[in-house]
Amino acid sequence: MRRRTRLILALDVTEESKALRLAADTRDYVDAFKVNYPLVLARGMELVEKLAKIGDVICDFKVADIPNTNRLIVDQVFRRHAKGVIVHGFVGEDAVRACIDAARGDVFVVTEMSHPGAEEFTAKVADDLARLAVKVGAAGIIAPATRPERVKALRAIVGDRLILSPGVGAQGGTPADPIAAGADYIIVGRAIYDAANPRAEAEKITKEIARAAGAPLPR
Ligand code: O7M
Repeated sequence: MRRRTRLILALDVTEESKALRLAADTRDYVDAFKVNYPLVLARGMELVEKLAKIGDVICDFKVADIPNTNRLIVDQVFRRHAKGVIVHGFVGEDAVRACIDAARGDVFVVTEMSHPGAEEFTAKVADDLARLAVKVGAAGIIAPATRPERVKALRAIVGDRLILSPGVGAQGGTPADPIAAGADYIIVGRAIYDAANPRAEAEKITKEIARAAGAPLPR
């Protein structure tokens, strides 16, 4: 996945025309498009192939099954030319390893989720999930922009693995705080795709990311 703007757009829409228009409008400002169930259940995996012609695609299927089923799911993802897949770690090392073995691109492991309910379960084992991601050789982890202090703590565990951080905008997180805490990428959905001008909103967020990173603005 390229690392230019450090912004990933969550395409949680259900109309193909809207998804393709958003992708084309924002492509200059995003490093990847994240596709989740709302879009593929509505429009099919063919759309992943279409989006992959516009930019890098990560399939956020939060894969969480037994090793054999995980392997079959991950294989389908990479047949459609996605560059990455997001999987759950709580299913255990064998199930995550099956994803790594089947992947022909990046695997990201969810640690602590960004919503309030994450405190009930995933937050309690987030450090272990991050350690598992490192142990199995995942490309990186998902960590919550809504709790930047947790991004910082998880960074200490995962070393130079990638951290992708959702929860910005609609969930209350800022682009700057997780970047300052050590995130590599920010994942943003509604704040961009519900904006009156998604391209302008994406540009604005990339500027906030660059400022927080102390990096020159992407051109
Ligand atoms: O910016 P939003 O809130 O509209 O969308 C956030 C996206 O990030 C949406 O696609 C969620 O499914 C995803 N996400 C979270 O919001 N919180 C998490 O803890 C994890 C994810 C995610 O991307 O997991 C891989």
